[in-house]
Amino acid sequence: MNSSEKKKQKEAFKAAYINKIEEVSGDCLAESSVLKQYQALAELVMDDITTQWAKSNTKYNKHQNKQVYFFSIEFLIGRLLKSYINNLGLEDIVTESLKELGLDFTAIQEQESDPGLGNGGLGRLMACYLDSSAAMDMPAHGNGIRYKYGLFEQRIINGEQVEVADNWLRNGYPFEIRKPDKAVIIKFGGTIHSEKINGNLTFVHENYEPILAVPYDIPVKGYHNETVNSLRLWSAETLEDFDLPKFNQGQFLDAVRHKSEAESISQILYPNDNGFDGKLLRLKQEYFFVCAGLKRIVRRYKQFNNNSMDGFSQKICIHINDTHPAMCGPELMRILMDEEGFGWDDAWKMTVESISFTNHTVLPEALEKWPVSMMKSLLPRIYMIIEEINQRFTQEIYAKYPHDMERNYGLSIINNDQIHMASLAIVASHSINGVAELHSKILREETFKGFYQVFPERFHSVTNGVTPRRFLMNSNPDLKDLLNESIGTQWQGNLFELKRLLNYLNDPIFSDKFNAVKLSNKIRLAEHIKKHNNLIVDPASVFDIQVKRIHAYKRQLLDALHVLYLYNQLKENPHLEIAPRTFIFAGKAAPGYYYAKQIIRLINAIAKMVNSDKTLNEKIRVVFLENFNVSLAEIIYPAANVSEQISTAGKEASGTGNMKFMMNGAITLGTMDGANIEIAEAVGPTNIVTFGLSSDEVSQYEKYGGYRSIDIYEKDPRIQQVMHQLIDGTLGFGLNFQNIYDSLLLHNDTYFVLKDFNAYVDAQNRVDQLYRNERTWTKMSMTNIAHSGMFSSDRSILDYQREIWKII
Ligand code: T68
Repeated sequence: MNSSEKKKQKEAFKAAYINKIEEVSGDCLAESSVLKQYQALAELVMDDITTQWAKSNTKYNKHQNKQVYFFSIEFLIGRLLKSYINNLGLEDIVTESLKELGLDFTAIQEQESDPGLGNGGLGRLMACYLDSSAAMDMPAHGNGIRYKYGLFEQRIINGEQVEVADNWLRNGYPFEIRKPDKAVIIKFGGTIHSEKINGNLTFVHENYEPILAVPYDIPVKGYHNETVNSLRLWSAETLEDFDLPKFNQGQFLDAVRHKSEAESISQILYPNDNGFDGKLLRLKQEYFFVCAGLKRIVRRYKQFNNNSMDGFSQKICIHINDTHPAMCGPELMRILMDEEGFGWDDAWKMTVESISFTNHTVLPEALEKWPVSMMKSLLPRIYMIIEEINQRFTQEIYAKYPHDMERNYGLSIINNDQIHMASLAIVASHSINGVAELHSKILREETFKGFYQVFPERFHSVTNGVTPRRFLMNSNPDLKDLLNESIGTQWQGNLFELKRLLNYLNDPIFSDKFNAVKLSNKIRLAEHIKKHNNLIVDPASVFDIQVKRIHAYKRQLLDALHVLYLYNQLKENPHLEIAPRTFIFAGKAAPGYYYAKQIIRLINAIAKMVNSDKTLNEKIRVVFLENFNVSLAEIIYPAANVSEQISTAGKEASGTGNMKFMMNGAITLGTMDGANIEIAEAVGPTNIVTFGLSSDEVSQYEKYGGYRSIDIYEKDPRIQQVMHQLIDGTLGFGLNFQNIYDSLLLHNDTYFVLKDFNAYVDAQNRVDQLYRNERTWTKMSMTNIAHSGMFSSDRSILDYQREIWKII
């Protein structure tokens, strides 16, 4: 675009924007609030997007392309305004115009609430996959729940986590469109009886409680193309707002009770990551979005296919994100048999051909099991179908292995009066995949071993990926510009092109510019820390960062114990030569997870002690940033030097934060777990620092014993010292971390923290040495970025297209 064209566009934009502000606020620009400035900009952007959206939908309907639907109980999308503007290619026009109008674009963006409709990696992965699908012109849509309250906001008060409700819809949400005309009815409870209607056995559902599911659609705009896909989130409502007869009789409370019970289904997101909470309301949520989503998909399919279901499973992919939507199997069977008149065999074939399943965890406590009694009373028809699926499946297995009762029992979907949702998902899908190579191997060889023997062809592996648009281009614009001016812009369409950066490893001018970008990102984070924690940190220090949900297996404790050890060392020898370090933590603990909350308390206690100790000469600083969410993440990743990925080997399915850090040039300090292994392969052993037990070693200890944490403790005075400090008042008057102490010694250290301690200290020393050689560190950092192409979610989506959905 030449400069006069640009000028014209900017003038047109400014005029339209000023109009919009007047329209939404009734104020002129000068009097408008930042909130109204944001709302006006959001509406203007939506005007552009909705036109393209309608075109995309028309195209899909006309050409009947294969459509993918991601069914997920979480979509952690983050703020959308900036991402829409950049994807529309309006970045420069908008930024410059707002500046010329004297407005603060950053402040405007901060008015947008960050929808916390997910706990962590699982929900964020869906958002990355939607972004990549749209960027690659692939018809893929999301189907989930529009929670009125997302994940709680975390405050740190007196060093402890306090939860505050996340009322993200407080000021309305400009990027959704409510579609009451597309609402569907979901039936809960009641009874089923069979009747012969026109000679056919028909199942009739009676005395059920009807709930209305109303969709809200959010556009998913592709990067610099014309594709706009949809994220459909369902909200629960009553059919009539309230019971008028009861109201008229003066029974006010009863009249509104039904309304609030119905609405409770989409009221709140369960705040557990990697855990199973067997509550009735959760089961309702799961069926609610599965049933609503499938009904609309079938309706749309028939509408544009001459009212016929022919070819359905060739054109529709139902992809289930973990087991929360595993009722897609029985629900699709119900629709096909009870509503569309198919017999069992045909319906089953269509169901299995349509559905594929991604698993995200091997932690036994996270695997979903629903009591038969609960399923039977809440979803009587679904339960009948699950029973029948199981009957037929176990018969098949029995015929294959007649003498192996143990195997038959282990594979049964219904076991001990519980329904095993992972088993249901496997039996009802044509594809099951893990999210990193190691994880997929553990699924085949351990978690789902029996199923792998029965269906080896169904098992796949697709390593996770993250979107470079949000996590590199938008969050690290200076790096983006530097890359563009050095290696050209091809990498924006194909992240593997970042390899060209390897040509600059020995270029001192480039290295200086590269380091200047990192420094300015660290300054930005330091300002955030100053503002929120009232603490000054040195941007020249090593920013060593662990941000993720707080969980015992992720071992924030190992990181914290190392800080304590380093503190002890510095106290002993104030002249110890180390590169100054800022240890940064952030992450939420599930509100009911006491141990994780204690870890947060411990980190904050260590921070308080370290940061106030003048004798350390500011060689170390410790920061706990409250309320980790997507927006904060976007400030953190670009500023990192060290990426802490230190889970017990075999426990982290993949990790995706590791990829976001790497893409921004941080060096991974990690165990050989999840996708860390693939990062190590990509960058080579000299560009990563790894340590600790392998997953095989962990699993040997778990199976056969042989690890005694007390033995390690007794031999290592450094460990003795830090352990005592947990309980002797060092960390503050009255502060006692007895339960953490007990978990490590009394309960034999389930996650091998003490076992890996020594290796971790050595690895940390290597990090220190490497950082002190600036040239080496810069090269490592550049090499990490250069090899991050493999961890773009564009690559993951291509893998899914080829291997699982068979689209290309
Ligand atoms: C994460 N899982 C994995 N679960 O832990 C992580 N769980 O290794 C992986 O990279 C990521 O998924 C993407 O594959 C989760 O984030 C949850 O958040 C969750 C939510 C509800 C119930 C169970």
